Amino acid sequence: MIKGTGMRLIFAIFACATFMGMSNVAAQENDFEAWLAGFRAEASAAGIQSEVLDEAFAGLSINSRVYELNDNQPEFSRAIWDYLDRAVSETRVSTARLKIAEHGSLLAHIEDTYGVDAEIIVAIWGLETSYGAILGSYDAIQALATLAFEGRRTGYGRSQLIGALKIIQNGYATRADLKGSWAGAMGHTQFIPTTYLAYAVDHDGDGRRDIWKNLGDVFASTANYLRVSGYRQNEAWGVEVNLPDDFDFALADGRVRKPLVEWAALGATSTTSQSLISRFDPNIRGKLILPAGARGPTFIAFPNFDAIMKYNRSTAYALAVSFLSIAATGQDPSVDTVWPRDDRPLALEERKALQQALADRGYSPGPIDGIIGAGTKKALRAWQKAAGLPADGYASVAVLNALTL
Ligand SMILES: [Ca+2]
Repeated sequence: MIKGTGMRLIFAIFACATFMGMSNVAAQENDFEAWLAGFRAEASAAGIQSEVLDEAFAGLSINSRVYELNDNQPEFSRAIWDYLDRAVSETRVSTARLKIAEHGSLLAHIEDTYGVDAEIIVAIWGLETSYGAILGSYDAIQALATLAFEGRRTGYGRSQLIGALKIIQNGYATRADLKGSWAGAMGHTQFIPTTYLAYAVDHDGDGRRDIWKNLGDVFASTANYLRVSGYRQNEAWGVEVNLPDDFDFALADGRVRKPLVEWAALGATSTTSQSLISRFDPNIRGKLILPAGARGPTFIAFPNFDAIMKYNRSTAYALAVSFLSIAATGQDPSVDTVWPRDDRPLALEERKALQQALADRGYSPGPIDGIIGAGTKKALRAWQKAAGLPADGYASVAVLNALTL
């Protein structure tokens, strides 16, 4: 879990790593030693004892692999349907069911304690580390010190490194226990240090919050974090809907939240024979999401979806967790509107070309960096609206072609 940092790599297929020359590495090591001495003062001011620093930083060097992973820009985006196919594979679903059966009484106890459904905990576990099969073997202190020293995530690295040192100092885990991803996310459900400090719990009462080896601590910590993120037991994540052709897609910007009954009044209808407001509380609030644009499935996402997004700020991830949790209970999570599988994602140069075309036409997509963020989507919606097209802000091949005519 890399909350709010956008470090997750799910859409990215990485090409062309950057490598440093040997002489640069030597110079960098000297600089790192000097930086580390300065950082010790910062850590001391934050209350970290010198014995803890001595132990944590003994023989510490940077890990250049972390820079390669941190610096890479995605060349190609993966389509959301490809991501979901892999994330909610048959194997992952069948394993979820096995794990729920295997840990049934433990999960039931945690469900009662935290008011968080067992299948959501297991789905996050499955997505984060394939149920503990891939915990990550990076030394978290080294990985975080590497990020803190240099690059585009130094602020994140510094705060998380202080957090990791506090974990050691408080005796929650040992220096050797702190293993995880290259970005310092640790344990079965990938907590970053500050999240660990704030929300991890000691379920079995042995004095340690062991998210690496103790499944009671893992499940309770995950449930606790979801609870404080606003998760509500026995409530749906959201619902797939149909929208009329003349719908104002500007309402699907991911921020507008309305009661279900209002979305229904604007023309949203159920994809099943049962009406929307008879299936759910008419007053439940939700936001519209169109992950593949107006041609693809449309959803109204309820508060539980937002709670999952706090875990990992990715719509695709939150959909995968939601679908996997449904499948884990034996239900069918498949969508009624087919994904537009013929609509390939744009490559980096095409995404830049789309941004440039918007800029050339007087819209303001923000920096021409190939990242289709809120600014680009807003500019795209404005152009689509002016062109009489569905203003879904979705960067497709068809849109690029129309823009660059
Ligand atoms: Ca424990």
